[in-house]
Amino acid sequence: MQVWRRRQIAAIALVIFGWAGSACQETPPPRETQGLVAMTDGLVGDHLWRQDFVFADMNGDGVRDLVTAPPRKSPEPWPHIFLRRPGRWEAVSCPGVEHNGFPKSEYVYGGVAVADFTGAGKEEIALAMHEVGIRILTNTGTAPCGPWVERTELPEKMLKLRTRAITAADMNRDGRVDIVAVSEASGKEADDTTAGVVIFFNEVEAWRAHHVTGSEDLFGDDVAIGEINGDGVPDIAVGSLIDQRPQFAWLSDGKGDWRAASADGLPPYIVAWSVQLIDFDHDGKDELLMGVGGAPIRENAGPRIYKWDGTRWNDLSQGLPKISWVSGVVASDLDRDGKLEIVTAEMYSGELQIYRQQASGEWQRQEQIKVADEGKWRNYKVRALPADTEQEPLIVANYAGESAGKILAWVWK
Ligand SMILES: [Ca+2]
Ligand SMILES: [Ca+2]
Ligand SMILES: [Ca+2]
Ligand SMILES: [Ca+2]
Repeated sequence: MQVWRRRQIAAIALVIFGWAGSACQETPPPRETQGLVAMTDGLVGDHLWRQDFVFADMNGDGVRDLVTAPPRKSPEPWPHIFLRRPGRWEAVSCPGVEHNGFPKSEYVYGGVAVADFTGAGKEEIALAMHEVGIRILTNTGTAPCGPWVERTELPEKMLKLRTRAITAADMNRDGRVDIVAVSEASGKEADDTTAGVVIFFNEVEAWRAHHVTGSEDLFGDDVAIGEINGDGVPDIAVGSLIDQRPQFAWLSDGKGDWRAASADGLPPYIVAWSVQLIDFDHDGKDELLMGVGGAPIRENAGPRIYKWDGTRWNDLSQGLPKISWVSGVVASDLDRDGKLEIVTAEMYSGELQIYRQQASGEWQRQEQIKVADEGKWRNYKVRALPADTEQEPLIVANYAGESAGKILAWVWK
């Protein structure tokens, strides 16, 4: 909700700025080139940057920073915080402080969400650790070095949910930020089942687990919140990794639960490695953007946009390529013209692509960035932080190979 409001404010500010600009000068000087420029200074650590990361203001300066899940198999098994400074990052480093201010536990890779769950004005870090469960870390200090402590009163269902995809949002609009999780694939035990989509309502007395009806056995590696059906209650997008279950959207049913939207209009046999809900056509309802995977022979994968019309999905992906292994996908208004661009990272190609929508509605590739040699690292996610009045639009992508990886960032200039 807050992000949408910020976006609106930014859009209004842009309109005002645009008017003022055109009044002052008849021909604004054309910018020579526009594109993504690397901003990696300070993003230290050749870790296996799996699975996810998130943006949140961790030092109270009003600028959102980068918070990662603990890297995989790392000698630094805790969340990493990179403060955003003009043109660079400042890795939070706490000399002489054990575990960089985090508890002694060994935290493993997975999902991450940051929110002020207590409403006390301090950001907490929630981790969804692969094959472990959810933990919430509270900052007992006044700076990013903490010391951070682990919450002890979380329910067993939360501590033990096998998930590596979580997000924070107020799902019942009571002013308290909740957690939405989607199960990860089941383990080696063949008869393992997964919980599916689970909402942990952050109630004053305790966290209460709500299993979304009909989502049992669903699993995936990404989950996102937005507004699809226009009823004002947040809807859920799930990056389902079961090609027999194209239940990517779970819509609020007006009775405190969510139901899978029909798969009508979606191609068969697809999975989604990443999902985002974002309003491409400015009608107040979000479209479903997915990083779709599928067998090459079916030619149904790649970055894909679908618009829900209340009954079925309409494909808005015209011009976007059909490639099998796209992982991270995100839409953001990079050039601030009011229209969204799409940034994608193919899973193994080591490249980042930027697509822009033409007046005809057709998507066209505008830019290609080489990140790594093909097959060196796998991409997991690409996420965007929209421009605000002071900050340029930001893109961040995380990568991990067998023994090394990188987290990389670009700003639009
Ligand atoms: Ca900050
Ligand atoms: Ca709530
Ligand atoms: Ca809704
Ligand atoms: Ca829309």
